[in-house]
Amino acid sequence: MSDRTNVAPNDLGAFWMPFTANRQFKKNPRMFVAADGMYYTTAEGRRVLDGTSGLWCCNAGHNQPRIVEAIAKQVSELDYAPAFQMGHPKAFELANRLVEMTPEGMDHVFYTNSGSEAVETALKIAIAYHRARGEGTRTRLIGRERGYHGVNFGGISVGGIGPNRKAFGTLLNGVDHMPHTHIPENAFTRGQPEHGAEIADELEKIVALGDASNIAAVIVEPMAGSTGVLLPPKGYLDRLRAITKKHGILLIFDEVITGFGRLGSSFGATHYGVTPDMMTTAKGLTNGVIPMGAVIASAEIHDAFMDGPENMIELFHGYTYSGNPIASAAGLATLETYKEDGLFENARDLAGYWEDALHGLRGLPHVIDIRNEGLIGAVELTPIEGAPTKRAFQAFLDAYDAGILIRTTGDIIALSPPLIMNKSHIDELIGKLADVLKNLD
Ligand code: PXG
Repeated sequence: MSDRTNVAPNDLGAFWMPFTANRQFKKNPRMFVAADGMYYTTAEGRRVLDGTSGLWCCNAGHNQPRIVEAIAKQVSELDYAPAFQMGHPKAFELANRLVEMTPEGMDHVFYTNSGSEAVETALKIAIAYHRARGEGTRTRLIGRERGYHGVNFGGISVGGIGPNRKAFGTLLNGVDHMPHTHIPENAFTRGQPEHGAEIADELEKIVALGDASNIAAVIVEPMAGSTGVLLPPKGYLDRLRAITKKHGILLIFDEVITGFGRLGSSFGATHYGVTPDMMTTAKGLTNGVIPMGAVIASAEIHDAFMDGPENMIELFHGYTYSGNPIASAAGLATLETYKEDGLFENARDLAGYWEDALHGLRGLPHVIDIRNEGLIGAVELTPIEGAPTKRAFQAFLDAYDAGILIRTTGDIIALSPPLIMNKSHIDELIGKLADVLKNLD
């Protein structure tokens, strides 16, 4: 048997990296070895400004003392408690803190370990809810083109990103998709676009074809992040809410990105003033430090399950790590950090400066659209003919060399910096991005 404990650190073969061009990466790896505040440190000792909060998750920046301390304390106090038929205080406390932040009536928290699991959980709850109320024919699920709901089977089925679906067989049956809301009239809009509320009416057509009595739920991101920051047109989410309510269909907001201050409010639901029946969250829930996700459900949904004999398990669903003590401790410290440091307020206060800085990139080579809301932004580039994604990926590589971390999806550059940011960080991020864009082929 060979001794694999002394594998050289530059042996990169064994780790099959997620959503990464493995061979390309391993030829020229980009490694982070430390992080603090707004900056990463690379293996070569360079500082890189985090323009993406890791993967849209480190909303409170890196190395936050409250979170670091809470995790260290928890791991030595209670490292793990069984998630089924046993409890520990912090999971309950975190659930209480969470429901305080959500719109009125969103009262119950089901823990998962990721956004993908939160989505699967919400879809399962939706179907089981209708069945519990005697409407077992309501099983169809409706997503939206360009939607991203994680990578598990339910999530890719309701999701609307072709490459995430095409290699994976038949997916779930009984899924329809609404059209996306990204229309050319809205190019270079600052904040929420004016045009497109009526796109929500397409849901009526799907209902007419499939019949409301067969439909369990509609799932959308209030603002579609992963697909390149597609903002909801003014009035669109209200219309979706009205149509779903009219037909007894549950509305699920996938708030994995829009949760925890990204838009300048606690959630997309609060920001846009539209209350869904369930919300899925993850990422910023623990500042990305420890994996955790959660579904937040209305009292009505939860209560529909609380029937029958009390010794019966009400929902046959859950994970070994649901409400894990370390994750719960990290979650509590994260929410405290958001509150005590006024980070959602900071995001709100900086949003105007951020918007002006971003839209200052208009007119640079290849830029065909700029979008923003809260502390989120996107710069869309014209693709190279015959080589989509290549131009934006080159911008990503150049940006990394220039000392800023950006994220690209297709030919869109997405930005979602930590909410601890200040104006000088915005100047650095957007200034360096402008230089990258000026020199991009
Ligand atoms: N729903 C939404 C709306 C998401 O954005 C997930 C579910 C899945 O979460 P997990 O924790 O299973 O990854 C997400 C995740 C990117 C990017 O750069 C986006 C996500 C993840 C990684 C990268 O666009 N979103």
